[in-house]
Amino acid sequence: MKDLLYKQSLKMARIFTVMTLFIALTGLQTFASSHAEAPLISMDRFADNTDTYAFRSLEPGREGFVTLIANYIPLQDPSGGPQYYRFNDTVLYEIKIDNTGDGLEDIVYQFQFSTRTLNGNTVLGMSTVNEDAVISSLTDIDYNMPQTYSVTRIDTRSGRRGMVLGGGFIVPPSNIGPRVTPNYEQNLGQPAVYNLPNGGKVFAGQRDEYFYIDVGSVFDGLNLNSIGANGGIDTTQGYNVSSIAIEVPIQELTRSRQIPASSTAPDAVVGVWATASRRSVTVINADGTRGSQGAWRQISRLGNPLVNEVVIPLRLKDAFNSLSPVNDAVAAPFVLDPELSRLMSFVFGITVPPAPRNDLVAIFATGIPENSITGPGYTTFLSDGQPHEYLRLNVAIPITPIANQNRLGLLGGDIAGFPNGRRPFDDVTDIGLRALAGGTPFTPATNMAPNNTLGDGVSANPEGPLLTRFPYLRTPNQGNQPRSSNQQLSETKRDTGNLPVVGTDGLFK
Ligand SMILES: [Ca+2]
Ligand SMILES: [Ca+2]
Ligand SMILES: [Ca+2]
Repeated sequence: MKDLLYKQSLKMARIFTVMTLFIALTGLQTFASSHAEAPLISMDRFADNTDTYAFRSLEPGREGFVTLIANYIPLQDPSGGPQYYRFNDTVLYEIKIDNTGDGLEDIVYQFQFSTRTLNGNTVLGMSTVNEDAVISSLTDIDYNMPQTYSVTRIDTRSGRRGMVLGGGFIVPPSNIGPRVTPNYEQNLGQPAVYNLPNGGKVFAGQRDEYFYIDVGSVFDGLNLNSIGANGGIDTTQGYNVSSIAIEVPIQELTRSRQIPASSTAPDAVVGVWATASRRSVTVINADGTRGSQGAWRQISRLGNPLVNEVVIPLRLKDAFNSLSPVNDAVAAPFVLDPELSRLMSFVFGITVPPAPRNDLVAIFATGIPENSITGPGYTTFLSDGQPHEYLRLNVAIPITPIANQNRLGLLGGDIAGFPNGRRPFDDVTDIGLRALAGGTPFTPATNMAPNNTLGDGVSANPEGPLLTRFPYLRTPNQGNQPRSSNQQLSETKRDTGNLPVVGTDGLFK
């Protein structure tokens, strides 16, 4: 099957003209995850997917549920007022599930937003002095531009228009600061968690950017500050992101509409990705107001971290953002022979596995079949034989409690973590670097140091651990303080300009 896949993929590759595989590193905008990774979406931040997460709910008593999180609007400076950040009312935000392996969504959760302005005469924006300038609840009239949203579920039963699960849910204001938004989590964060008729929950609003990575060193020609567990700088420290989180019963996602009998049952794995779409026509009126009309067009997409950033070539990144997983065969050649692993070979002087990289295809595009390496009972396989890039969550694999999670997921022996879905805690940067370098048991010939010890030196979210309750992502950083990452930058090496070198002992010098 894999050889067939490879041949088909090569055939598809010829449909696109042969491209220059060696892109200057500076042409890539952001490494893991997906913060402004493609040229067009980097100029449309409010529709930009940054990370997608899918995991069995970690809150005690919620074992029968799955939590899906789609993050948008990257690198929000918490002090970016007076408009601050909210979802874009003209964007359709969606979380999609394929439970049959054909790359087509079977279930869709749609989120559509609407913003009101209470007082248009203020010079401020999201908040103003309508009463006492303190937003002490979601319905406080000092929340001057309250945003609400509806949630619609579409499946084969509800038809194309779907079923509205709820509406009028309030998005909390951004975390402006201790005077305007005091006791943020208690007053505004937790009250914005709403119950759904299916027994699940939903939340949409600003959160701490939990995704941690030393992006600066990666794009400085892989000039990593550290390849150990520590010593890197979390570039996203102190920044926020806008999260849509929904918790749904397991049986609402599976092909059988039941809880799978075991982790190897045919209905145990579901595929998850998130998208953003805009209507095809935008009209700018003479008075500066804007309208949009026409069909929805997908302009952003995110399943697995890493893929559009470091696997898809620059000239196809925008197209990839518009692609459905059903058509992913066109992208498979770049997974089978990724540029970045060759670059790592060049920069680090390491041997990487030769193409075709069927190990990477399994992780990202077909799922991992049950095998002797991962042992009985473990599989993320969900595919009709074609590559479809999205997260694959086996909903029958037991939960690892937050306190016992291993950041390296499967590579660290924690089978509940990436690439079985993705939890916020999972260190997908280190996992991805090691996978690309062939430092995993799937490629035994290269599963040695330093290939299997690579990392960016950032091993946790510096703001602290996850919340122990839905929506798990932490309270957003507040605007009236210096960003912590600003304080660190001057204290660390940034100016050597030297690429790391691997010595004969296999260690970096
Ligand atoms: Ca399907
Ligand atoms: Ca953070
Ligand atoms: Ca890391």
